[in-house]
Amino acid sequence: MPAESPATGTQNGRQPSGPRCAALVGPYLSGKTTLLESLLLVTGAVQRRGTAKEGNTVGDASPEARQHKMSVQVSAATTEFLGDSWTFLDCPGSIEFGQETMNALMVADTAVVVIEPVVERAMTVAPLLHFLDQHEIPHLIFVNKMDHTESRVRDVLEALQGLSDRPLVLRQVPIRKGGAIDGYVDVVSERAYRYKPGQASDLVPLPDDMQPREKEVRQGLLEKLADFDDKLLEQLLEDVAPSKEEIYRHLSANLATDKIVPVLLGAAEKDHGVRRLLKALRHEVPGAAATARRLGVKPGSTPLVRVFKTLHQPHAGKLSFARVMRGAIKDNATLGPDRIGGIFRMKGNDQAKLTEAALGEVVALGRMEHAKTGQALTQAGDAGGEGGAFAAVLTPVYSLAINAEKRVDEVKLSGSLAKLVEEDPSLAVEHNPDTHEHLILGQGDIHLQVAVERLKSKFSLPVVTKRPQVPYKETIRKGIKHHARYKRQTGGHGQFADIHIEIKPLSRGAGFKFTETIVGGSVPKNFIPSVEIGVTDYLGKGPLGFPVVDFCVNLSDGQYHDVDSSDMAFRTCAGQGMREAMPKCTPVLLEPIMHVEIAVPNSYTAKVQRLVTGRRGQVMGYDAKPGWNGWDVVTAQMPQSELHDLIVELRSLTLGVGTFTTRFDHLQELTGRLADQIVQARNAQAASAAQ
Ligand SMILES: Nc1nc2c(ncn2[C@@H]2O[C@H](COP(=O)(O)OP(=O)(O)OP(=O)(O)O)[C@@H](O)[C@H]2O)c(=O)[nH]1
Ligand SMILES: [Mg+2]
Repeated sequence: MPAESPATGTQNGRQPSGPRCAALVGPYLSGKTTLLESLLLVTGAVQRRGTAKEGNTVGDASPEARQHKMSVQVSAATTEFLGDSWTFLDCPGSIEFGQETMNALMVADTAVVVIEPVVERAMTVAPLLHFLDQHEIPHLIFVNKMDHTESRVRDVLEALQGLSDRPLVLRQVPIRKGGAIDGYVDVVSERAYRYKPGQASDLVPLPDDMQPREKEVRQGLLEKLADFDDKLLEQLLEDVAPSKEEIYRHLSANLATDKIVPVLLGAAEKDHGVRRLLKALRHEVPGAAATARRLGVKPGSTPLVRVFKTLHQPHAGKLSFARVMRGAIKDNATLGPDRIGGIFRMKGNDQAKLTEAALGEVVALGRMEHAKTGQALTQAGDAGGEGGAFAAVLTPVYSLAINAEKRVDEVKLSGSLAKLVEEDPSLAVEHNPDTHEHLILGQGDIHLQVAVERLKSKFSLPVVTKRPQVPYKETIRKGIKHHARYKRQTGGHGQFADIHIEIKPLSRGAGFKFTETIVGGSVPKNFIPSVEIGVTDYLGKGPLGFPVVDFCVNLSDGQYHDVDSSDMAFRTCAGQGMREAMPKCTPVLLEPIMHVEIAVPNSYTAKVQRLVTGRRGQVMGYDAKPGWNGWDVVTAQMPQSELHDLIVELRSLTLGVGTFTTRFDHLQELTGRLADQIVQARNAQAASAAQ
């Protein structure tokens, strides 16, 4: 057996056979699903090409993808190329479905970053390149839509290089004929090819006028490779031309260790450059064993799988998409509490049943009821650290209040939402104790829209959503002393309680305090807790209609009656006293102010500051984002009411790449017209609820 290089898993420079996996990633609508279609067509896995327009692609087979004309979840398709098994994971490009993409990347041997050749949109790939660099995931770039571009490849590359920690290594030079691109020169083999519709490209003589550019690009490639190899550097300095095989060996080793990013060109819609891409993948992408090592999966032979996606199917039950990262699995074997109920090789919606899956295979496992997205599983159950690294869960940036359309469905709703969260951990559900609303939280408007559609299509559960309420509170500005008496004489013995209370504002954040300074038993000890209950009963809804905070009530004096006084009488009296006294204490609305950190490329920092001030926020400062070259974090305080659709505006301002995190900071007094409107709206709402 040939020796295996510990660093790359290559065997004497050639990548090992065995099932491999490439994730197709890249900005929204760059052509990933179209590329998958082409890869499947070229490798013979499908006989006919589906198109985005007709809505019949393998990648976008779900009803939600068809409805939105975009990928909304990762889909897997396995095919064979020259005897090697390849699973391609077609990932959504929309940032709102970024969790799916990150999860898929964490099991892939490589990422193919599909981009459009448009300099102005280069920035849209920045978060993805950063993720790949951070996780040291080998990746190459496929510049798609080369059939339809005016841009020069070198300009696109220059813009991209500014966003990548790794050197980009251009592998092809386009041959232009008239306005269109007719073929390419491969700078390693120094051969020229002309694209041929539906077939492999024709080998053609290298056009004379292409030679200088070809030499320049080839020299650039060699110099970048020489940065990682002293021998190659020496050769270059001595003007010795390295052999083709040597160059491929360097390319392969440097891709596997994520030192360089090869760049290939093509047009997925026309299958241009797709065979070349497949060959590069075949020769240069490391195998599953190397990927498992890179991720830190503990070595051994006992089976370990990583679940990277969960799918609840309306009739067929739960499917857990997983990659075998160690050993091999058999149908019916146990993984933790579950027995594998079917192993399926996927091609979009098509499933082929297998009896086992070897190291490196990407399969869907049936009926793994306890398996969660992101979990690494062994026979003993959750593998924990043994399973190596996985992607973090994104924090929510957008939320909606959600209710079942029919009241009887409320219980079913929480069960179904739990299943959606199981499918997609970047979705969350929460109950807000202040507003009593059920919230669904996620990565943006379309992310939540798709979740709502899935509730209907998968669980036959129509729901209504609305903008969540802001948990306003209120407090008082002035203290007061108040005397309340409660006296009823109805038939038998009556009810009597009499109290003197002192109400005072407290500082912001102090909450509520109840004290007593009763002397001489004017209110007997056993009734004092009832007074406290009567007062706290009131806290939920103050004079303006909101929960009241930051004040104190002291019970200072009172009277009682031997027969007519009771717990109930004192509780009622306290409530009545509060209702009479509080409106006289100059109530004022409090709005929640959040601490917000907005991360953007620094060319947008000034715009973001204007965005903050335009939404009644206060910029506290800004600083370079640690570990993110060329990005800033703007720190601000903003009213929560201004954050609901902040992500929408932030994304439209920043080509979709801006993000933010937020946490509660403090409550702040709100007066004037805005406060009046909020109070009026609350009263109107209370009145309609009472009807
Ligand atoms: N001109 C041209 N158009 C292309 C090419 N590849 C894809 N397209 C078009 O680009 C659009 C988006 O294609 P998709 O394959 O759905 O893009 P995607 O990257 O999968 O999109 P998301 O998954 O939603 O991010 C479609 O209208 C395609 O027809 C290409 O090579 N040339
Ligand atoms: Mg797609």
